[in-house]
Amino acid sequence: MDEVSLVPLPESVVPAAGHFTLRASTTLVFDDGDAELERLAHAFADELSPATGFALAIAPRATAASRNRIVLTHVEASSDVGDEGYDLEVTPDQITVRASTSAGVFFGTRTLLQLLPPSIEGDSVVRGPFALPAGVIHDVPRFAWRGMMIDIARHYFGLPDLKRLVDAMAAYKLNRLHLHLSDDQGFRIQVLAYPNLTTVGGSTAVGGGAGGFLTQADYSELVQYAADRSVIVVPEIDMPAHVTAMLASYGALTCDGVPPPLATGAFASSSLCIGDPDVLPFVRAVISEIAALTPGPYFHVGGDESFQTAPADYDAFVAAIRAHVDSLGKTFIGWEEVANAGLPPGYLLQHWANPALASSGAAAGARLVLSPSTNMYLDMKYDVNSPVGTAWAGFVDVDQSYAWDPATHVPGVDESDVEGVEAALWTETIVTRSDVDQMTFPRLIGLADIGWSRSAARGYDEYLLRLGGQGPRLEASGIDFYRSPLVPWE
Ligand code: TNX
Repeated sequence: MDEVSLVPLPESVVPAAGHFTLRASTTLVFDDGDAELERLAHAFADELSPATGFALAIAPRATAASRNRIVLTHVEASSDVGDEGYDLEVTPDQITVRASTSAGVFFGTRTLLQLLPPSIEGDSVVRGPFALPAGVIHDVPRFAWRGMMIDIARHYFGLPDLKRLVDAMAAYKLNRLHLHLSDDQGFRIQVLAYPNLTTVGGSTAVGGGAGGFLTQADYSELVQYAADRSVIVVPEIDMPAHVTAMLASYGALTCDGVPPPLATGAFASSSLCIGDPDVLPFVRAVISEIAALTPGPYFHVGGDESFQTAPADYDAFVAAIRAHVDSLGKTFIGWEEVANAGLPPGYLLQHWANPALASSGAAAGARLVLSPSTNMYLDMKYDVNSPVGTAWAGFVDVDQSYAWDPATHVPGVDESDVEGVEAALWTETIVTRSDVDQMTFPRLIGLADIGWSRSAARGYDEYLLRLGGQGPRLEASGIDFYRSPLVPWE
């Protein structure tokens, strides 16, 4: 078993002699009566089918043949695998994925895919053999939150692009898709109570293009698609700033009642009129409607860069929204500026630029999601030659995006305060699917390694080799990644 092929790096890998070979006669086996494992077995068979041409049989344990099988099971999982870890055993006769949850079994199957030849990722039949090296893997994630944010407000990216992103995230065991659904230049999710938010607020984008928005059906389809891959969708409606699209849709949210023009430049500045009695009921209704469509436990309310909102108004507004999110049974999350509002403990604070704010929030009982712009902003150019992106936080090539430690990055904050890590793709300059791919990959893969791997063997030099090994896999998956010259691509 070859560690060099695996990202994220598992906690332990013990190679053994021999191989398991996937054949047309291989059976996928699940625990009798376990509908979730049965679903995962079907989904895995579907994933293996395009490249192999096999339609693998699926059977409950009681009726399955005893050889040449892949067993997905909750029986005898190690006691420390937790909510997402797994044990994987490959012998010449049988593969066993053991975990106490279906998320753990799913992540175990991601490792299995990486043990197969890269051509397994393609969508047309290739020649075998489809052999996996024998051995034993024990694997448990380091952080609970391993996320990616995509800004679909500055430029709109719809359901097909977002599903594709979920697939790529899941391949590297990421588990939170944070959707930045609103900003000055666009409001991108249908709200039945306030249709102008999308018919007006969703009608353009940076550069003046046509914009777009997710219908509620699109959003629900994405949430289910993600959940089937152990990814939780985290919706963000950014407020009280970054709201020109909302103000342009409903002039009642402004202090003079006059809707501003839609914003199509890369930069804009705006604020909800906090003193206006229409504003809180409006945003509460918007949050409630989107929360009701969201089975995941989180609601992100933005809170960044409120330059036009008076500090006292900001603090009162954020406190009121926090109370509303709590009342809906969701966990409140905001950008690090919400720490200024002196909120009660028990929420998530997303660090991006100001370590002092992040550490004061943590000291007051927030848990941190770390998205340092100097390392984890996917809109930063790799180097001076990058055709899209910005560089306000510096150039971020593969070294800079990987060489940081969540346990020590924010002074005064240690690992126990950290819920996890998240990469953020802001899209002021990102227009096409290829732009998304180039800026996201390979840097997102480094985040996955940092967020998941507890292995003491993990390090930048050995990571570069493992990352280089992902090249053919990304290619076979149709991801147009940036071939950073720092990486020894296979
Ligand atoms: C800062 S990060 C912003 C975004 C921009 C981004 C560009 C944050 C919470 N606010 O509005 O898109 O920089 O890199």
